[in-house]
Order: sequence, then C-alpha cells, then structure tokens
Amino acid sequence: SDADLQAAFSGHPPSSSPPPPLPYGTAGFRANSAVLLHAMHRCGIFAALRAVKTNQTVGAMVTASHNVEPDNGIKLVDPTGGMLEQSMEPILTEFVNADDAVQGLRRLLEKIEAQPGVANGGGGRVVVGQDTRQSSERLVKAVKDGAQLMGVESIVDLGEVTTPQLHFIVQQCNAAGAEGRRIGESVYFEHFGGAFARFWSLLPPSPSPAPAPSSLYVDAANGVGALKIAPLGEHLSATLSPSPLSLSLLNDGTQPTDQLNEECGAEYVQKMQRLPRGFDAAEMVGKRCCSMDGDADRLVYFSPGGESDHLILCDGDKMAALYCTAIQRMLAEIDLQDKGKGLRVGVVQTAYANGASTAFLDQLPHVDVRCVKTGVKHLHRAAEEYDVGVYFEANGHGTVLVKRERLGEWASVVEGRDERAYERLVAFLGIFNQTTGDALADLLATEAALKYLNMSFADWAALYTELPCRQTKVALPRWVLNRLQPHPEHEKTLTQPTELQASVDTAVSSLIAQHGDGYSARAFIRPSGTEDVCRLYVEATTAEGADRLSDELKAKIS
Ligand code: NG1
Ligand code: ZN
Repeated sequence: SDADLQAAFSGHPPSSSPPPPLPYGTAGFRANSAVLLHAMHRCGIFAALRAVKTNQTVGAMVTASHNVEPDNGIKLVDPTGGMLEQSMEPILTEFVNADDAVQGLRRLLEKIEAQPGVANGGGGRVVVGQDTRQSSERLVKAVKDGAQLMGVESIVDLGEVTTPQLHFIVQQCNAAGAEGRRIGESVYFEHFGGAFARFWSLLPPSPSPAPAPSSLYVDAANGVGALKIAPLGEHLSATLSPSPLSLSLLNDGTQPTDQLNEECGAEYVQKMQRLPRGFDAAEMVGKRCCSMDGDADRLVYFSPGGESDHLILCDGDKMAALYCTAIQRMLAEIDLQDKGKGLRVGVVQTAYANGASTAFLDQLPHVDVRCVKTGVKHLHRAAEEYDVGVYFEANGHGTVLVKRERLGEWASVVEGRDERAYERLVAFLGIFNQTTGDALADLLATEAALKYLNMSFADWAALYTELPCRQTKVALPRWVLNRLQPHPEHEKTLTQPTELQASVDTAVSSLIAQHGDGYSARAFIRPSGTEDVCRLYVEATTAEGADRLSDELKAKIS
C-alpha cells in the first residue's frame, strides 16, 4: 500500500530537503556518502524491478572507485554483465531525484512496463557488491532494503568484491547452464586463473631447473583489490605448482595510516607520474610494479627510475600496444601468410591517447585504429564491432573483447595451421574480462604477454617514446561548459564555438611553423563529463613547445 511504501521511503530519507540533484554519469551516481542513502535505496528498488522484469540477475556495485574515501557511489550492472543500458539511465535518474518517492515509483513502474522486449518474468535476482569504504556497508544495506520491497526472488550479498568481479559474476549467473551453480567469487578465480594457467602451459617449456618466479610488486591503492591478490596467488600456485608469478602486495589498507587512494593507486600514479607511497625509489629501482585503483577496474604498470620520485610508466596506451603486439605475433604464428588479415582486429582509443601510441598502433599490419568519445561505454561499444577488439583509456581502464566463433571460423580455413599456436591465442584471449576493464585480469594478461614476447619491462616501455604532453583543467560554470560542443565522434575538435576552435588551430599551426619540418603538435579542448571543468590537452614534439602551447591556450579559455 501507499502507506507502507511511504514508511519504507521515510526510512531512507534524502539528506536534506531538497537534496542536491544526482546525475547518473559515466561512473553511475557518485557523491559524498552522506547524501547517498535515499539514492541507494531507490537504486535497490530499480535493480529489483529490472531483475523481476527480465527474470534475470542484475548487479549493484557500491563504490566510488578512485575518489577520496568520504565519497561513495553506485553502478548498476545489466543482465549481460555490462553497464546499465543507456536508455534506462534517464528513467533511473528521474526516480532517484523525484521529490515524491511514491509518485516517482509509480511513474517508474509505468515506464518499465512500457519497455520493449521485457517479459513479466516474476523471478530475478539482485547481486550486490561493495568496495572497502567505511560508508559502503550502510549503503549496501539501503540497496538491499530497496530490492526487498519489490519482491525479487533472491538477493545475494557478495560483500567486498572488485567492480569487475561483480560484472563477471552477473554475466555468469545469466549464462546458459548457470542454474544451480554456486554464486561467489570462486567462479571468478577459476575462470581467470584457469585461463592464465592454460596459456602458461602452452608456452615452450622452460629450461630445467625452472627459473625463479617472476616478481611483481602490486600497489592496491589501500582498496578492495588488496583482498584479492592472495586468493589469486593461491589459485595460481594450486594450478601451476609452483606459480611462475610472485605477487608482493603493498598499500593493502592494513596499516593505521593507510588511506584509500591517498598518494597511491592507478589514478595517482598515472596523473601525477609519481611513485606511490611505500615504494622506495632506490631499493626498487628497475623492479616491475603496478597500481590498481580503489575498485580494481584500472591498472597501470611502472618501474622506479632510481632518483627521488621518478618512474617509468606503462599506462593504458602502452598496455594496448603490448596486447596488440602479442596478438599480432600469435596470429602470424597460426598463419604466416594471412597474419590475421582475415579477421577484423581493431584497437579503440580516445583523444587523450598519446600520439606516439597511435602512431605505433597505426604501423601494425591489419590492425584498425579508432578514436571515440571519452567514457568507457563508448570504447566498449566500438570494440564490440571487431572480431578481436582491444580498448584502453590512457588511465588504465581497458580490456580485449573477442568473438570466439569468428576466431574459430578464421582458424578453421587455415591450411596446416599450428594447433598449439591456435590454442595459445584462444587461451590468451580467454584471460580478458569480457564485461569491463579489470585490473586483476589485465595483470595476468600483461604478465602472460611479456613472457610470451620474451620482453622485460624496459623492452615494453621502449615500444615507443611518448610525445611530451600536458593536461590541464580550467574550472568554468556549467552554462559556459554547455556551449562547448566537441566533435560527436572523436572529440579532437570543437564544432562550437567556431572562433575558439579557430584560435586553437592557429596556435597549433604557428608552433609547428616556428619549428619547421618534422615537428608535430596537437591540442584539443573539451568539457568534462564528470566535473565542472574544461579540459585542455596539448602534445608536441618538444616539452618546451608543449608548455608554451598549453600556457597560450589556457590563457584563451580562462
Ligand atoms: P571526463 O571528466 O569526462 O574527462 C573522466 C576521465 C575519463 C573517464 C571518466 C569516468 C580523463 C581525461 N577523463 O572523464 O577517462 O575515466 O572520467 O570516470 O581522465
Ligand atoms: Zn575504478
């Protein structure tokens, strides 16, 4: 009844009246945890309705990723294991922000009823996960309370899991033959650990005695990824006995001074280009290290350079370069003539990819290189168009998508193909999470690729040398930002205001003209989708040129 609903909503009231509006951005709802209680409750309701309607499993992940500890957020996972379908975003947003919750719910029910292609299933399951934030437990309780209201068949609380673990588990729950299978993270470790072990066993045998395990130092950003390194290691040891990888965990969140994402984690390392806390420059010089973010859906590699904070970074762009190199080599091994020509292999980047990475990928044979709008959903969708689609944001979010049937069709017509080489490629591609970027899966894939290519960290870093680049942001009010219209496909230019774009073009051309032949420069402006800032990206052949262009353009925007 309305009275019961009213009571349920009053149990999860907005923090203030009226509450600050919450947009569902590329990262779901995200804000200071103090204003999120009612949003969590309503997301639980929404997730349950979607689960009931589709008679499938839907996921809800409580996390604010790389944000500061006092923030939190929620991302919903669709039955496919992917992000919430775009057409549902405004419907959910309207409900979460409705002044009158009961009325909002009525409108929501009407809209869900009107959705095409959804049956009145009546079953459905909501699977909930959370990161390690202090506020997460209370917010998860609100999600479950909401889901309970809508008569969903079951609610499974996975506790502390990474975002990609939740995506994967939802996908597995809805896969054919999933009935009766236990729902938990063991299926995740078995899948990814198993794929890695299979790949490793297909490499040429190591000389005996077996080499010492290869050491990797993992910065877990004091987040949820820290809890998953030991089980992953155990799984590898059990299947490969002994494990070829030795994973050393740092920033695991167990020390009293450890703060989530504070001076550590993938976002900090990539944006600040500084060593995370706890990594000693002198002691660890030349060692292979990596950083995850707070919910372990991003990963970057680095190696301390010796002096103070200096490091050599292998970011998302370089991971894409490594994976493409490995995949190319594997394809060529299967069929020397075709080298993968018969397959559609593509790599998807954003305008923030360093120009040197794009040039490197461009010269790989039979690899299509595309640039799409910022935001993981755009990259994921574009990568789905290929038989093998690699995608990465420079910040370390990415994966490799594969159409298994197409791969099989291609290989089946190769005469006298190398069976073992084919199995190796299939095993390698099996290491990637098909639903979202995944720090743990990407860690395994990176270690596998380096081993296969017989590359050291230094070899990998030297695949290409980044062009000097500068990223700046200028705070501007939303109404001003709304006037900036980036190119709808690639965001490398502004279609409006034309005068601003013309002044960018002029500044870039004059820098190039000053230096003459062989000098390159590029700059673009776009409004951020997650903050009230305008972002400026500049790159040039020389650091001095990049600085000058950046200063000049910054002055034009401010
Ligand atoms: P915006 O704020 O729209 O530039 C940022 C990141 C994206 C992505 C989203 C979602 C940069 C330049 N942009 O988008 O890559 O991670 O946040 O969290 O890093
Ligand atoms: Zn994240």
